[in-house]
Amino acid sequence: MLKTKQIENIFAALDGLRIEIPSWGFANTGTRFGKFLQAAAAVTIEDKFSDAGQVHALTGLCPTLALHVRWDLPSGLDSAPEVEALAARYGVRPGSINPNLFEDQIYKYGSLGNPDPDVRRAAVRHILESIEIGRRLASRDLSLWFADGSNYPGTQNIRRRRQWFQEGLEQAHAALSESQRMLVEYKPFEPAFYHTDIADWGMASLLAKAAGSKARVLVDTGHHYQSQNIEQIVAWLLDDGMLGGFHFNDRRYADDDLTLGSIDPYQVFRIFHEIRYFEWETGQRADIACMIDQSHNLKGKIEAMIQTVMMARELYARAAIVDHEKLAGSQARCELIDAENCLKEAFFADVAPAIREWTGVRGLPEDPLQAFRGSGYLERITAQRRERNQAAVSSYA
Ligand code: PSV
Ligand code: MN
Repeated sequence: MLKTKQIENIFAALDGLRIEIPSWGFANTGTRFGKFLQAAAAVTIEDKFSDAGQVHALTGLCPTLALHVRWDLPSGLDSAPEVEALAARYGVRPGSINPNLFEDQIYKYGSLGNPDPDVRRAAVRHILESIEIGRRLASRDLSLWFADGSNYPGTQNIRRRRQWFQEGLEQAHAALSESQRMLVEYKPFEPAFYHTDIADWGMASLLAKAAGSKARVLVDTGHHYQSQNIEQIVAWLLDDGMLGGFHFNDRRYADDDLTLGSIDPYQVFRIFHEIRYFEWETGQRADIACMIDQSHNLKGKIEAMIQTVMMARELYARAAIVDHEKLAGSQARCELIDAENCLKEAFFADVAPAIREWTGVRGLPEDPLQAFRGSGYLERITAQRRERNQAAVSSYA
């Protein structure tokens, strides 16, 4: 049984929790070996807002939708009025704006790191347009991920490419308004297999610092080598004032984009714990955008998103009941077992009754997944979208 104080902590934590969902999580995606299509998959930007609206209505935790410019705003700034109208209609605001600097043929050898100055200029132009879109949609975060790198030793000048990155990011940063931020994401490999220009959190942090005061690092939990201690990276970035946000997902081997907590829920808990411990110690709220970056090929897309949000909610609630006072004392006295048990007791506590109580008070369904299954929404969109999606596939083939 949880103590009253712990239940209060869970309520306060869940009231403050916001999880951004990705528009691409509702679309048909796959692996490089192919796609398994779903009749209910979202195709249009309206489908995506509609699906996101369901997730938010049932969980109360997802008021924003991350948008990928090329996939969601194909007409750039001209797509903004439609997005605004859909946001109002489905009760979900546009979230982070993600420029696409990896799909166009011009990016074969990179974007900001490309040896061709014309390509670098085109990449900067696309980022500047994305900043403009963000401003127009009142979205705070420009979220940058670069596929840039090389596949074979000796084929690129690694230092020159770093300098080009610095120049491009500085130009982009100069265009941000006061209320905008720039998040720099890192990834060790894929699609590049020899070197990636922004391969780890240190490189991302150096580039972000060089770009300017509104730039921060984005940690995608799938973008690390096996067994890397991600919560330590989180703790360091927090301490350095450089943690801007997350792309949450789980992984077993590489950037697998598996459901959050499906492989290692304790790791997600430890990440949440570091954030809350920082907040307790400093008395300041960590200004972090928590986003999901998952796109399911096999699971039902909306159900998988709800499952993910429920997992985040549960692990965040567990992290909210760590006894910080006791932990700090045990750490200072090097009482190893007692310190470790502070985490373990919270991780293994039964938080379900407190979460149920929270949903009741906030007027949300006790079990969002069951509520979704009972809503008829999936059946409705499957019937509506099936024919259209099939026609799109056959005209493509
Ligand atoms: C790249 O693997 C990544 O994590 C980036 O965040 C992209 O924007 C996203 O996945 C979708 O491709
Ligand atoms: Mn990501």
